[in-house]
Parts: sequence; structure tokens; C-alpha cells
Amino acid sequence: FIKYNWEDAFLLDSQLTDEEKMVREAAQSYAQEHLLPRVIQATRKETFDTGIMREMGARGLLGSTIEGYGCAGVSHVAYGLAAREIERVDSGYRSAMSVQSSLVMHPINEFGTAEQKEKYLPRLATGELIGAFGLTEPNHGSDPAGMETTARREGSVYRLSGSKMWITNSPVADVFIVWAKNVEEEGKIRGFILERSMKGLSTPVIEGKMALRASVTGMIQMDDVEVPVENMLPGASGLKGPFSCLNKARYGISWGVLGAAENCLEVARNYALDRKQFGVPLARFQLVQAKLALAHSEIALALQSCLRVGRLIDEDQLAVEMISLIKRNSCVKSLEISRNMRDILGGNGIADEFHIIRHLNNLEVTNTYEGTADIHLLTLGRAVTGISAFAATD
Ligand code: TGC
Ligand code: FAD
Repeated sequence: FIKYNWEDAFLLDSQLTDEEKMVREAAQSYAQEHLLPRVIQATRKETFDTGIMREMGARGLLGSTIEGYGCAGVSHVAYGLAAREIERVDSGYRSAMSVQSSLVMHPINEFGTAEQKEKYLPRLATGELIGAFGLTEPNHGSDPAGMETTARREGSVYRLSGSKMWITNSPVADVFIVWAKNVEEEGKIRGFILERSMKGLSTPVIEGKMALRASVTGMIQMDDVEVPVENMLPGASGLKGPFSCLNKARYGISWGVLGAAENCLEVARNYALDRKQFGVPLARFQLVQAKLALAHSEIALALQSCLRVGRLIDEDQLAVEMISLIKRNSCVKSLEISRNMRDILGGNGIADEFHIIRHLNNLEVTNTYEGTADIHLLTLGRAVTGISAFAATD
């Protein structure tokens, strides 16, 4: 037998290519050297430094799976590994990377015209432009099919009206992928590229978030915004368009949250080895060991599932339910791990200098956005039974 390495239980490292290891190391050193020193103040003050986008761009972390347009063209496994390293520091920073890569650059690359790709992708890849993705509305979160935002064709423009809610980066974004019902096509959902300078567009900040505070979140309000016809994404029609972007982003989240969980485990383990109560280190107590061992087990198992799905994406063998399975599993388990690790720190568990309480609050969000844990459970329930249970009328 080989010696068990608790930090790499199933020898994940040995399953990676040299390029994937290089991407992981680059993301790790960037996150530890440049993001970690900022995160406590950013969270206290609820600020997002937009320079982070250019820093990520300079390191090839934006739109990294795209070929050409200045993008790195790496594997989905490499993208997942980078998400894990960024989120080891904070879910908000991974959110910024995910939205830009999977929800803005991916739809332009997948559904856009050659002109749209040339115009936007290179500057999104460097982080010179910041993007946002508007699907959720004040009255429609889990059920985007009910969206009320409309697009009405008038000669050479579409007029967009409606509002989008809970939009990552919207207050600082230059470019917006907005999903709306096209009145001329009986309400078919279409994607549009909006720019900040367009008249009738405003993006108020949502204040007072108690989670994901190092990420800026806002609305996209559209009052008859005039969007040139050539800014519609021709290749996306129906809910499939936004959902296929979500597949990519949800995949990145599945890896990312495990980085946050690993950081919670690392902090709690070190604390349990140092801190003494009743004359012995906390790590000497069976109940404390149980919490650490369970956290370790869930992380190791979840990482293997993410790696497997990443390989299947790269082999073009993805079924979308696989994404629901790993997104929900990683998020639910990471949230539970962060709660248990926080407990090991006692009173110190709520101090931001120990990081866990910040991860815990962030992981409440990751459990909710990109499809709540229960929505993904229902997707899997439908796959298992063949019966849809989303709506009372199903
Ligand atoms: P349903 O009837 O199931 O499907 C409608 C059409 O969409 C297709 N489809 C998919 N296509 C690609 N990938 C997927 N994962 C797909 N899921 C469904 C489907 O084949 C169908 O196509 P067609 O051609 O037959 O019309 O749709 P439904 O209305 O019953 O809804 C199902 C449900 C509840 C699962 C779905 O609406 C859902 O996923 N709800 C959750 C909403 C959500 O995830 N919102 C995310 C907003 S973005 C965000 O949170 C960003 S956070 C960013 C950050 O900061 O990191
Ligand atoms: P609701 O849909 O109202 O759900 C409330 C509760 O009801 C949940 O527990 C849900 O599981 C449950 N529920 C709903 N339907 C069912 C059902 N059929 N059966 C059982 N239970 C059900 N959206 C974007 O478009 N772009 C972004 O960039 C973005 N960023 C975000 C950033 C943050 C910080 C947050 C908090 C959200 C963000 N979102 C974004 C929105 C996010 O995707 C939604 O919050 C999420 O999809 C849930 O929608 P909702 O908040 O309206 O909750």
C-alpha cells in the first residue's frame, strides 16, 4: 500500500495533465498573493476592485476554455481547478470570473456573429471590458420562463423594457447579456448584447448584502432601451440559450465551492491542533475528529465527481443532469462543512480574520444562485422518475 495523503485522498494530482497543473498553480499563486490580502477589507467595506478583472485577464483566467480571441483555450478541468483556487479565497472573486467567462464570453462565442465575437471577446478576455448576465427578474427567479422583460423590433433596433434583479457585476459592467421575450416571435426568449452607454439603461446597486460582500450585485433596469438589431445573439433561441450558459457556470461553481470548503477545513484543522481545552488539543476529541474526517471525506469524493464531469465535457459526453448532480452536491456539502468548521473555532469562528464565517455566508449564496439546491434536486427527480414536479400544474 501507499501512504495515505489526506490532502489528496484519491491522488487527484496524478490525474491531471501538466498544462492543468500549470493553470492551477498560476491561479493559486495569484489568489494567495493578490486576492487574499484584499478580501477582509473588501468584505467589511462591501467593495469590488474592478482592477481584479484586468489582473485575471492578464493571467489568462477569463474565458479560458475559449479558443482564439486572446483566450487560453485550456480544458474544462483546468477551468475548474482555477475556480477552486480563486474560491479558496472568496466565492465573490470566483463569481466575477464565472460571470465573465461562462455567462458573458461563452454566449457571445457560442451564439454570436463573427462581428460580435471580434468586437467583444478580445477586450472581455483582457478584463478591459466587464460583463454581466441578466436572467433573473424581481418576479421570476427559479422560473425564468415567466420573465416579463420584452424586446420589440422597430426598424433597425429592438426596444427592451423590463428589469433584472440580483445581477453580479451589473453596477460596474460595460457589457450586458440580457434575456428577453421577443414580441414578434410570440414571446420566444432571445439574448441581446447591451452596452452601458445605451439610453434608458440603469444599474442600481443592491445594498446591504450579508453575503458575497466582496462582489458587487445590482439590478439592470431597462426603460425602452434602443438596441441595434445586430446586437441580438442569432444562435440562441428559447430557454436553451441561457441554460446552456448556466451549465458552464454551474460546473465552475461545483469545483469552486470545494476550494472554499477546503480552506475552512484547513483553518479548522490547524485551530483544532493548536487550541487546548480540558488540557488537550481540540483535535484529541472524537467529536472534533468526526467533523474533520467527514469534511475531508465529502471534499475528496466531490472533487473526483467534478473531475469526472470535466473530462466528460471535454469528451463531448455531457448530460446536463450531471451538472445538477455536482452543483447541488458540492454546494450543499460545502455549506454544511463550513458550518461544522466554524463550530470547531468556537467564538473565534465568527471573527472575519479566521475566514470561515465569510465562506459560510458566501456558501449560502452559492447554494441559491444558478438554480437553488432544491431546483437541482427536482431536475434529478425528473430524470429518475420521468415526472416533472416543478409546477403545480405539471
Ligand atoms: P424546461 O421545460 O425544463 O426547459 C426549457 C428548454 O430549455 C432546455 N434546457 C436546457 N438546455 C441546456 N441546458 C440545460 N441545463 C437545460 N435545461 C433545460 C430544455 O431542453 C428545453 O428546450 P426546448 O428546446 O425543449 O424548449 O424548463 P422549465 O421552464 O420547466 O424550467 C426548468 C428549471 C426549473 C430547471 C429551470 O428553469 C431552472 O434551471 N431554474 C433555475 C434558474 C437559474 O438557475 N437561474 C440562474 C440565474 S443566473 C445566476 O444565478 C448567475 S449567478 C452568477 C455568479 O455570480 O456566479
Ligand atoms: P425563488 O425562485 O423565489 O425561490 C425561493 C425558494 O423557493 C427557494 O428555496 C427555491 O428552492 C424554492 N422554490 C422555487 N420554486 C420551487 C419549486 N418548483 N419547488 C420547490 N421549491 C421551489 N441571476 C442572474 O440572472 N444573474 C446574476 O448574475 C445573478 N447573480 C446573483 C448574485 C447573488 C448574490 C444572488 C443572491 C443571486 C444572483 N442571481 C443572479 C439570482 C439567482 O439566480 C436567484 O436568486 C435564484 O435563481 C433563485 O431565485 P429567487 O431568488 O427568485 O428565489
